[in-house]
Amino acid sequence: MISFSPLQIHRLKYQPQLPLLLQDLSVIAANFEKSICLSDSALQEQFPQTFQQPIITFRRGNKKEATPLKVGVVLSGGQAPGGHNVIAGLFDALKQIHPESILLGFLDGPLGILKNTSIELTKMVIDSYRNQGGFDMIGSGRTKIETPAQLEAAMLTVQTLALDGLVIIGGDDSNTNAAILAEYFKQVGVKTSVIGVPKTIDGDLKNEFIDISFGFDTASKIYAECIGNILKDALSAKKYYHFIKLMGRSASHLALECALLTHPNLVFISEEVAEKKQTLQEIVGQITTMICKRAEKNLHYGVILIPEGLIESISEIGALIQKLNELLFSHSEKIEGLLITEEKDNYIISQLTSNEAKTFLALPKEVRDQLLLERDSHGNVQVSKIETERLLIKLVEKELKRLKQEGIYKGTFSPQPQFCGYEGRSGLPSNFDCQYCYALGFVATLLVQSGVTGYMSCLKKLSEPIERWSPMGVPIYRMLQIEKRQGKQKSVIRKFLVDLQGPFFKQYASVRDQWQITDDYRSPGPIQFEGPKNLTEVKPLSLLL
Ligand code: FBP
Repeated sequence: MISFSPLQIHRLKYQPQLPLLLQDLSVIAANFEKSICLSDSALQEQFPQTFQQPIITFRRGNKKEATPLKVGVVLSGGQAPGGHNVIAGLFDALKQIHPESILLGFLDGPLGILKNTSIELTKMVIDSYRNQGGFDMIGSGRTKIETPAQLEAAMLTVQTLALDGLVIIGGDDSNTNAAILAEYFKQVGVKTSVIGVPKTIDGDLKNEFIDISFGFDTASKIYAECIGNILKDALSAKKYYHFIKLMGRSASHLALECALLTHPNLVFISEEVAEKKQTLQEIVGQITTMICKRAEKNLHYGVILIPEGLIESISEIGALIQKLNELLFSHSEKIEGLLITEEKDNYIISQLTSNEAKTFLALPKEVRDQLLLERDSHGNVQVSKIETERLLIKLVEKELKRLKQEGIYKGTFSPQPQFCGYEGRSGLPSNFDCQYCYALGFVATLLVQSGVTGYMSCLKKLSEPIERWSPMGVPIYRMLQIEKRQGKQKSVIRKFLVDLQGPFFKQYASVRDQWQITDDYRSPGPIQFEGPKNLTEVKPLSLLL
């Protein structure tokens, strides 16, 4: 039983607009562009069947007869607003192509494919999730499909269900898995098309073919609303320093977008910290310098944004995390066998170099424990569980005490830790995400209908009006590179990080000194669904710049 608020009910009726080309699927034709042979031999070896596939664009063609399609869809990884609309788009496009087409939803992420647990997504189901946040229609999960046994289980499922297509809605890792699955299906002669859809609030699944991943727009607007409110509170109470950690794993796109929407006093950009090889002490120094400057002006409050990936970008801690990743992977049995945390700590310390051990021991016990938590299924440290905001507060407090004793700092420091995380991932999607996702579902359907596999559903020209958005199918292979993961060379989709030479970062760099001392705070308020276009159709700044 789902219970709806008045706004949720209202949003169920919102009809996303479609790009012109997608408005009548009976007259759309696929163009197979000239294929480009890439010269990465390691990748070619792994993808012998799919590495030469061409990019697909679409044009208006002649009216065509269509047969019904049977498609399975799965939501993979962290929630991102708009996922339900991709599924609604798939459903509407499939029914437009042929009313007897069927859409199945795999339950609880890729595990549903391995276990062959799915439900039929009927009109009644779809209609109660249109334009709604979350992934609760079918659930999500982080199970990977990459071992021979998993690939075989997936093959059995698609064959048993006689699927024409399998649509994987996921981030970089899930889409890498989609490419592996497509290659495997081709090798064993399975005809099911595997199509990816670019999802992640982190904004790091972006490249020459993907203007932006879905979910980023809504998440950044929800976080910006919270930050804007906190800024107002800070300005009113004039007594708190808010340390706000923001989701976004390795990339700081969310932090940068929110910064430009709200103008806080200080923002760390992980990519810059990594490039400058900044140490923890330097980061703390940057914060205390600002606090001292503000105290001289009798300002004892402020707001600092901390991307969750910052911890991994700090020079000595990043190196330590890499070492811990390797240790937790290669010594897993031994470490898991040690039940007492002290024994675990001691064993880990015995495996570190003296510098690494010094860094590890200098961290508060809670942070040390958080650094040792289980890695996610892709071998990543779970940065959302590391309380970097609290770590920085502790260290800043200590440093300010020292500065006070030396007579350099004459203020009061009252910190508040905050985390903008899970609440941004499942909010009601913005109009932009509703429309983008709905159209992505249409493009994915067209790719299944074209019979291709190993492709990503893409829409280009997103900064232009919707009518002009340009649907494309791009071989996922074109986005891959070889990286070292869990001690092995693996093909993965290139992550898009903040470009420190790009206009977006430069815009922030040109104003950040001013933000430190003058309170230029802005409060963007909640996402607007109705009203003038300059409020309802606002696109992400990182897309427009
Ligand atoms: P995806 O990369 O799967 O889209 O997930 C993004 C994210 O929200 C990150 O911002 C965050 O670090 C992580 O998921 C949290 O993961 P979990 O849901 O497993 O706690």
